[in-house]
Amino acid sequence: MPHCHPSPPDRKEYARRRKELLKRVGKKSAVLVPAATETIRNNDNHFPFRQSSDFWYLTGLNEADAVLLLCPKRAEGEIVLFVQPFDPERARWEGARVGLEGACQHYGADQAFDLAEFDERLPELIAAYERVTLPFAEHEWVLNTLNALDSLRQKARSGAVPPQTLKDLAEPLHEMRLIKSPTEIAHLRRAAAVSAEAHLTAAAAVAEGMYEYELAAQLHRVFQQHHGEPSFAPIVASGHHACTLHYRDNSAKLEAGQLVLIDAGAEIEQYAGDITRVWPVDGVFTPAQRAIYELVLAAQEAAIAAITPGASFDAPHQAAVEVIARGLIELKLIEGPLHAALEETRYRRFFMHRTGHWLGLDVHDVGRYKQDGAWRALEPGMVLTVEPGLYLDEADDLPKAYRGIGVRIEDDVLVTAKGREVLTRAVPKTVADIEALFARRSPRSA
Ligand SMILES: [Mn+2]
Repeated sequence: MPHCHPSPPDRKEYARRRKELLKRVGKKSAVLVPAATETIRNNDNHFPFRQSSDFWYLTGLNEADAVLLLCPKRAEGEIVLFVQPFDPERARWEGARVGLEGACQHYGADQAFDLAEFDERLPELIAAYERVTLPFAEHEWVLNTLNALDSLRQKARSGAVPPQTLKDLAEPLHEMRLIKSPTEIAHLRRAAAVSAEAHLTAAAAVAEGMYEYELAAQLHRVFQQHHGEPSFAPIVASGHHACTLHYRDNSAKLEAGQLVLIDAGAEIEQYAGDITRVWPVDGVFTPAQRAIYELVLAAQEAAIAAITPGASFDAPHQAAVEVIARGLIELKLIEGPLHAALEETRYRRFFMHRTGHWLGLDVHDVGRYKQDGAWRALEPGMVLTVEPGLYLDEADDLPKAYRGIGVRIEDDVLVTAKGREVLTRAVPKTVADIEALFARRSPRSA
């Protein structure tokens, strides 16, 4: 991606986040946040670059091989960026890097250094602190930091006491990322809108005889038209493939009478959308498909209704589970009574995953789900998905009409002060609306 420096309001937002992080870690800790590196795909060819979400959240800099170091109360400046210097030869082939000057001019650094000097400069930069806060998941950077501590210990005779504690950055930073700012909510709205458009475009293309990857191509086209990427590899699963939860083969042919499940989302400005819809290949549901579909939809609506500030993160799941268990008993797919079906989790044969996850810069976003052993309470600014499903295997003990039906319905939901807002409501999901959508499509020429 060519450089598109953050606008002044965005720069203020990144500065506000760095300040908030420093407030949370305290002035006795330095903070180290590495950027992502390029990953080889084959030979000298790389996978498309995706910035580390943590680094992006604090800088807005979309460049590989850089490090943000926050040094509270440091005389020469608190915000230090290590980047690769501008190199005219490299600029010719790969495009310009922001360079040391650009890091200060556009990305809020008080001081910028060449990344090649990192090992040499790190000890003096962290020497004055009691702690270093850094992502424990980045083993190489933990090692680099331990090396810097070693070199400080070698100077112990001069009286210096090196930092004694390493703390995981995930704790303070991911709690910040869990509550979305108005700017982030605007990005998530766009990701939701582009994801919705992609699903509607794919729905318009669904036809007997086409391949799952052709529907995936429709999704990718819409994502790219909006300067987006897929937020994860799209799942396009026709017929019984929908019962494979992370099906990614996308190579089967759509047949009349089947359902096709599409789980896909756009990533816009690094923020993820995540929608699942199920379409009948020939535009109408069979009675068995309809029964399963409407049960999942009722569960999803009950789960969405359970989202409100102060409610437990688990409340939507419990609401979904109860609707699903009751419905499966009515359909004689599991045995009642309800309390026993719930207690013994008999529904889990057909509904084996949880009802949702946090959504943000990562499609399965960061932030704890439990606090002190209990599911945490929902708060305004949290964004989560709601995605119950039912997956009926092809076992002999099931009535034939139900075998191989897989249904999941997923929306992205913002917790608001008064309750909730479904960001992805533009994609129809009632049976009546879906059948009307398919009936309106112009007849395809054979
Ligand atoms: Mn999801």
